Amino acid sequence: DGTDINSVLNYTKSHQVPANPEYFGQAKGKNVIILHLESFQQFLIDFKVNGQEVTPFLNSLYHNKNTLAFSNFYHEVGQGKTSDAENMLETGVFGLPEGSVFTSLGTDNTFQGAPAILQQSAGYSSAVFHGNVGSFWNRNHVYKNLGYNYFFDSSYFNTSTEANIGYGLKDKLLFAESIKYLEQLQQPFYTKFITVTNHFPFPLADSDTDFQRPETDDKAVNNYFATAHYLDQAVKEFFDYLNKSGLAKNTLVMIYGDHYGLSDKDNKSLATLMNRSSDDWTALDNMNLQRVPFMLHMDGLKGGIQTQYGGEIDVLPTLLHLLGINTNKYVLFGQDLMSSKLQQLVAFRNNNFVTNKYTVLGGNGANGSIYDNETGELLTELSPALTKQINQWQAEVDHALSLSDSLNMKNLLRFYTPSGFKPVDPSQFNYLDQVN
Ligand code: GP9
Ligand code: MN
Repeated sequence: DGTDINSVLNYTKSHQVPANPEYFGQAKGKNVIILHLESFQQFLIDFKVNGQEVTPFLNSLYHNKNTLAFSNFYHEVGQGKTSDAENMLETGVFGLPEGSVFTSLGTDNTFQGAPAILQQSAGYSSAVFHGNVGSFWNRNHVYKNLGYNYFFDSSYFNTSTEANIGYGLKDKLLFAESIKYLEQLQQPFYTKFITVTNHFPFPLADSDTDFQRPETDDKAVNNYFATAHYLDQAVKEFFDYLNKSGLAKNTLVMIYGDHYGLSDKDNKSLATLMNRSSDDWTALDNMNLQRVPFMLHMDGLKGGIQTQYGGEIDVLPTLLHLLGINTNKYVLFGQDLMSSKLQQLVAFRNNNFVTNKYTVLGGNGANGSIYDNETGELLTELSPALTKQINQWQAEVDHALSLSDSLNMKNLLRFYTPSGFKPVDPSQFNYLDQVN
């Protein structure tokens, strides 16, 4: 019912933080290219295996003076994996506690997402490029509700067996074959390239890589580095095109890892490559591996490594402010990562959370496991003040997640239309109608 939308609005309006005046509008009117790096974890940045840099190009981008590179940024996906990441980044709303909001609610729910916001407030055209079938994660329906003008799925690309592996078209081919469509888009455009090659269990033909894989006892760990290296080369090739074509001059590139690639059971073997013994491997080590890259690169942007703590839910307010768009009328659960008022309280779908000082596991406030982020120590004795503070943070995390869940499950955006925003009419888009 409509009353719940008021409790959502009370929360999101009180939780939003002011933009950073130094960055607000810095990318106004620029094209936006989003590179969705499948299963790419932050630990890969500046990592070496057998003396080889795993991702030399992304490393150079991470340290580039025109890149805002976030070193304490976390994925916040649940079972919806890629689709949860997409939902958070496109709408500023979490995914579901179970399943995927895209598949279970994405066909009929009302969304107020980035493509529609940018089209209506700044005249952006929009497109997604993804080498898998358009019905995967129900994207062909969801993207119409988000207001995407175009969705170039596998039917627009080379579908031969040599060109495809795992979940679809190899990443180098996705970028190369998308250019003819990208160049037709009216500018400014908002576009997203969703890669797939670096996906569990990370298969890659030897002819597609010369990377010397490590030889741990875990095949997935060994293969992960080869597909991550391949993805890095694909991104480099695309950047070479952006620079050669001149597009780089008027484009903001946003890069993020959607979620972990290696799961906790793989981490023991990974520990050996980090010169760690697996015996002293803790739950904090597993949580630290939930960091994924988040980078914003643009010619002329004042870059630098950003150590503030944040997550995928914070991306949309951060992006909209960079594009010079005010966010207070939109229903966003996250905060602008460049704001001086950023709370640095990162909520995970299992109600764990991280702040800039503590990692709190168990979803049970001070009764859970509390780690000191700096020392890595598991805290046993908590002062009354810290106990109170941790329980307050837990209550806010639980509250935010439950409001987001009721927004999704009760489709509450039917009852709230931001002033000046026109609800999206999905019937105006005709891509992939025939896909069920
Ligand atoms: C599917 C691809 C991978 O099209 O995006 O999805 P995931 O398995 O990572 O959710
Ligand atoms: Mn994924």
